[in-house]
Amino acid sequence: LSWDNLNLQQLDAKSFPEGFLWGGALAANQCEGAYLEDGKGLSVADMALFKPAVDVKDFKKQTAITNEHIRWAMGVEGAGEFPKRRGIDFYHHYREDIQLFAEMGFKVLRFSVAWSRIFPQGDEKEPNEVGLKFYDDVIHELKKYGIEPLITLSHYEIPMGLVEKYNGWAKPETINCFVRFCEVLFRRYQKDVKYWITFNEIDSIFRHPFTTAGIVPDRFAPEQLNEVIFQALHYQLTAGAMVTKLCHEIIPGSRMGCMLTKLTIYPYSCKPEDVLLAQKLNRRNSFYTDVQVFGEYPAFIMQEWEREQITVERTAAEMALIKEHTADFVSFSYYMSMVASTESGLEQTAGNTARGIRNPYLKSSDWGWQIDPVGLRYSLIELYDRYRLPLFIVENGLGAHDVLTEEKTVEDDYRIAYFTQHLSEMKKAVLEDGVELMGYTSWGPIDIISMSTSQISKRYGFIYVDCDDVGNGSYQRYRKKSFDWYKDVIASNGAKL
Ligand code: BGP
Repeated sequence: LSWDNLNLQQLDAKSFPEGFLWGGALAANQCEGAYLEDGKGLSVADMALFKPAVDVKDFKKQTAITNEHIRWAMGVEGAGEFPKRRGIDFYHHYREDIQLFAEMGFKVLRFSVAWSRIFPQGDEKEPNEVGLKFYDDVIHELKKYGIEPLITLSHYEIPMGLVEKYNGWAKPETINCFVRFCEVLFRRYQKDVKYWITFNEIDSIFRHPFTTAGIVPDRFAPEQLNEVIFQALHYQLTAGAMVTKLCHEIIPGSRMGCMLTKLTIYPYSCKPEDVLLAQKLNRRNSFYTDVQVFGEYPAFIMQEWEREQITVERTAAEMALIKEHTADFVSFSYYMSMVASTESGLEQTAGNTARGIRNPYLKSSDWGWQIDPVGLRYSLIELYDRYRLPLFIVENGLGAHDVLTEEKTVEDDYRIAYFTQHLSEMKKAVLEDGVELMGYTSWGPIDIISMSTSQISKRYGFIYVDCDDVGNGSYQRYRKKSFDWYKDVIASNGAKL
């Protein structure tokens, strides 16, 4: 068959390869709630919703965490307050929720373990047994339905204790704390869990230094911050290599993935300077994955350090670990594409919000994220050609204003359309473009707290959760229209798209 007359009907009738892992993705800090229950310590994510008593100009943004937050975390009276609940109370609803996932036919569930549930301050010698018990129960529930766990080891949940002691990943002591945390999980779940991911969106360390690495910006001089972040990144990459090694030793046959935010950037025009700018920005976004797959820093990053007089302390031993223990697969989140222009007056890169350059060919979500299904296919090809490793889409979805009807459902045809378009392009990448794809976990199979807005009203799920942005509501779960649609897609292994 020549490509241009490949009968798309044939393609549509085809399904994905046998064993394709269909499912959904969660993050502990965005779904569990119970943020101080059963011995759990405070994590950086908990601070995102904290309201300091003093007026912090933009306390909403995690990167604007102030010493006020730290004072509160240390129990200083009158420093501020927390709202009632953060999350959808998955901590108490997990049996019901996993049953709903099983009803949709999930083969895999991606979730993270909250580090501060297991080591409340981050540096204890012994783990918190009650915290582990919760994850025992979650994994037991998943196995009951034949759903594979895919565990993210770090999904924006570093314990505040390590922030106060070491400024999070800015100090090497945090490496050993993290390795100890991961070793507990590998040993405890060696019979149950074979798919793991190290750091969620490790590239977002520059966008959210506090939430991803526990770095409180206002503790450093602005001109120092870049170097602090690159150093913290190096410690994370070192720790990632160490736990990849450990996981393979403790769990033969296990597979450890790295994870990136795939923010595919297009040139605004065919002007060569625009094309070059987009190439440079895409390259800068994906160098983290280069280190985790090729085991070394690309030359252009070392040249950036030289230009900016940045010194990153790196021992030969650390570099040897990074070289030898690279990722088994490349996982990524995909929500939107962006645009770059050298045109004066236009921003250099489109933000993924309304403030950036708009791509005139694309529609936007209610939150200004440009919806680009073809961009998913483009990204899959690009990543596969660059890394030649199995890929895994571990986040993709549409945050929208959903309305619960009298009949207690949501007519989310817009979400069905979003997923139909994205999954159809994904299918072409697999069946036409030769991409090896392990699976697909939609972001927020159930409504979940949005990281960027701290709202639940930015709803992602196939399942509606009856609660509002300040934690009020029955927390009842209701199936949306998309629930049965996704169930059919999975039952047909993607043939029904
Ligand atoms: C990714 C995070 C997820 C989730 C997702 C959706 O960056 O890895 O945890 O937050 O974005 O974005 P948001 O929650 O801001 O709507």
